Amino acid sequence: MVTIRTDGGEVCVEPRVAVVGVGGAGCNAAGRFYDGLMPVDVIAVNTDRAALERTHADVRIFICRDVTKGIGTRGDASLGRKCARVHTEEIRDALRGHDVAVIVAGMGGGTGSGAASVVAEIAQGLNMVTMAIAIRPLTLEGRGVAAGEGLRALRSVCPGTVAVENDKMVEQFPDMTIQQAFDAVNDGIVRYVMKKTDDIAEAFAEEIGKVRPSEPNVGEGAAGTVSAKMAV
Ligand SMILES: Nc1nc2c(ncn2[C@@H]2O[C@H](COP(=O)(O)OP(=O)(O)OP(=O)(O)O)[C@@H](O)[C@H]2O)c(=O)[nH]1
Ligand SMILES: [Mg+2]
Repeated sequence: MVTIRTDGGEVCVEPRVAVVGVGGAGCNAAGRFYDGLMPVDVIAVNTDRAALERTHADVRIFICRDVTKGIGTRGDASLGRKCARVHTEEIRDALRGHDVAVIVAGMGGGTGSGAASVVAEIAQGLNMVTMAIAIRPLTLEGRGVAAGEGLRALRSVCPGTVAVENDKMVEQFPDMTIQQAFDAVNDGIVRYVMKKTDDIAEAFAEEIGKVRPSEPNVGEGAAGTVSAKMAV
């Protein structure tokens, strides 16, 4: 939280942040925010029912029981996209009331690659400051082409999407198991997001400081008022 002084007194600025995990990797990474140091709401979106049930989240959105039979898309990004579109209203309802959306998804599978850009579109439609983090698969998984397509789709909606390389962790710490490397990448994402959301809170505070205190929108919901003016 950032506290700023205006002519009329103090204004506390605490943007409401939703971390949205999309697909298996995205939900694993987003789950790390649950009960963590950051006051965020965790929203988990997946086509895989069992994985979704294991995810630590405030809201779980199971997309497309009828289409995927609840077992994921098996790498089909067009299916992932379709499932997210069918559940647009549920996703929008979960996002509503937040100022910032942080979308996290693994690339190369079908759910994250296909559905993350749909979630980003919905968040932008609500005028939220929208940031996205795309986890690139390990080279040895042979999913590079699908991952590249997923990343392009996400960047076409959210140009500032940050790509995180699972390969980097494995190269740096060759003794780690793949699971340990994934967990370490997920923890790195939490640290990165903490830093970025602090920056966003400061930017909100600065924007609000420029608004005269007598203006009706300063105070509760003030972060939402300025979010539409900001880009990440
Ligand atoms: N950093 C990190 N990477 C992961 C994790 N789990 C999976 N991955 C990576 O993410 C890539 C995409 O996989 P998933 O997220 O499981 O795929 P999905 O989006 O669920 O898609 P489908 O299961 O095909 O519907 C994988 O190829 C892995 O490289 C995780 O917990 N952390
Ligand atoms: Mg999956």
